Amino acid sequence: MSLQDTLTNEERLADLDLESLKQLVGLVEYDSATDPFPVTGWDATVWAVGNATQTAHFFQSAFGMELVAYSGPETGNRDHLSFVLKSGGVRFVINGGVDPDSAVIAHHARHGDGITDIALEVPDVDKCIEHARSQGATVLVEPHDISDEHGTVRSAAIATYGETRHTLIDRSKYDGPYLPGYVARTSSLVKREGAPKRIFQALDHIVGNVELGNMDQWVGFYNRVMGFTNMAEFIGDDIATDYSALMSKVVASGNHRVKFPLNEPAIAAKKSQIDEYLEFYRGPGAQHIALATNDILRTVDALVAEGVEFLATPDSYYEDPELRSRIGQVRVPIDQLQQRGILVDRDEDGYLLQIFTKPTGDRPTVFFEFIERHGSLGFGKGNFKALFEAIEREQAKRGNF
Ligand code: TYF
Ligand code: FE
Repeated sequence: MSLQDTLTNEERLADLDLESLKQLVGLVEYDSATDPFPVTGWDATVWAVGNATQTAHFFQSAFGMELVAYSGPETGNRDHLSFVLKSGGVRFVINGGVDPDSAVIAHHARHGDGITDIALEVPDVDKCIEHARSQGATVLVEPHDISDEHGTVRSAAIATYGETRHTLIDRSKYDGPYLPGYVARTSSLVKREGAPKRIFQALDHIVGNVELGNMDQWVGFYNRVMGFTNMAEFIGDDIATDYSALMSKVVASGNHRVKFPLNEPAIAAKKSQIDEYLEFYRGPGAQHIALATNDILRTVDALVAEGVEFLATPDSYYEDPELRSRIGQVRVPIDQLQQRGILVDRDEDGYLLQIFTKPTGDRPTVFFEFIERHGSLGFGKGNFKALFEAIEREQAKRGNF
């Protein structure tokens, strides 16, 4: 069996198939036989936040995610609360400190609400760790088993940029709600009248912000340590100095299930949005999570109804004849996109629709993207100018010029 044909446990449970994933996140064919670090897909995005109880409520009430598991003092974890939420094949784990000496509280004090772990499902934890170690990776947790009545999970962890880690996990012999130590838990929030329901189905990419001059080093890390390959889309010097104030390159796992754009600040007339992130996050970290939806209009309407705020796109974007002719026909009339501020980009493979939230925590750091792909494997290169101008308008409100 090639990895191309393998679904993650979460995707299988969510009734996703490879055809729908191909459309949602742009899978490509590849030969897993020569992959030194095979990755099945995303396992979980793990957060450290100031108030997990309320953040978990937000991801349920506003993002329509479903509570599936919990651990905390009642289940024997006196250190922190942990809520496990799902939407389609996407899993978030929201941690908040209970013990004042908890590492979760220390992480939150320094970084604000942020992502501590981008966990990946792998078929062979030991093989990955052996390869990672041979390439000089920092192994934070050695491969080990944890078991309960639902079976056994094997996992390990390596360090990536800043204080972020990648846990590597094989859950093929486990059928519990998340991990040993967690109990199944549901909530009535998703069942209420008019609640948003599964408004995104898959995780498309997670962007990392790294320090000036370090982008290529981190691209090399993902190439060597994790066998990721470079994707064509990047923001180079030319775009950087004109308007973006950042440089960006994208690495992806073999079948493109897992995609990591990596940004570094560029010197420009205005303060780089990446510098603002690095200052307020106190170092490198995950910047945005792109969630794939098969109906971005419904997604945006549901989020707006729950009070989620998006970056504004000016009418001039939609009225630009150059853009109009470049994007051609998309599945809805342009005014439907304009009403919601949804951006469009087209390349040789197809088109994509995308929109960006304002930062969702208290600091100008982490935010979300929602993306609906129609063949395009890109990241919205044609929208960079409009997007970065919108981000700069928000930066200016915060006093950064
Ligand atoms: O992931 C991407 O590359 C796009 C564009 O600070 C982007 O979503 C790049 C950098 C950034 C915000 C969006
Ligand atoms: Fe993105």
